[in-house]
Amino acid sequence: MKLIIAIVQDEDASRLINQLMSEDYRVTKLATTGGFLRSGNTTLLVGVEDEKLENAMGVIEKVCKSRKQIATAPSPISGTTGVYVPYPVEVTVGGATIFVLDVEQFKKI
Ligand code: 2BA
Repeated sequence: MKLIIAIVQDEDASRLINQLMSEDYRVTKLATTGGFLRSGNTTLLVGVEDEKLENAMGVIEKVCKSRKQIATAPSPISGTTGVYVPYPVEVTVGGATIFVLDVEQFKKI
């Protein structure tokens, strides 16, 4: 058995959960925050049998889109004031960041 940890954009989360559930996967949704953008994203935990892993990855790939977002990064202004002003940076986020872990034990008690 494997545990998929998938970090996806909030915009894709609902459709992805619906699609996974309709294909009989079990899903747990966590509300998370990206360290770089400091904005909300969604992390899904999906426990899957080995033979269903590839299909689950395909579903995630199909549903999750990459998007451009504007982040504000702090930048020192010139001179000696020491004041930082935010400036916009464009980053491409997603489709999805996926970790696949081996599950040592799985129990429902
Ligand atoms: P964030 O940390 O908010 O990052 C959002 C996007 O900002 C990233 O998209 C990437 O395009 C950009 N970015 C991140 N760190 C950067 C940096 N130091 N310099 C320049 N640009 C940077 P993704 O790579 O698609 O990541 C989307 C979200 O997935 C991340 O949100 C984070 O929550 C998670 N993530 C990505 N890689 C991870 C990892 N190795 N471990 C844990 N979480 C990860």
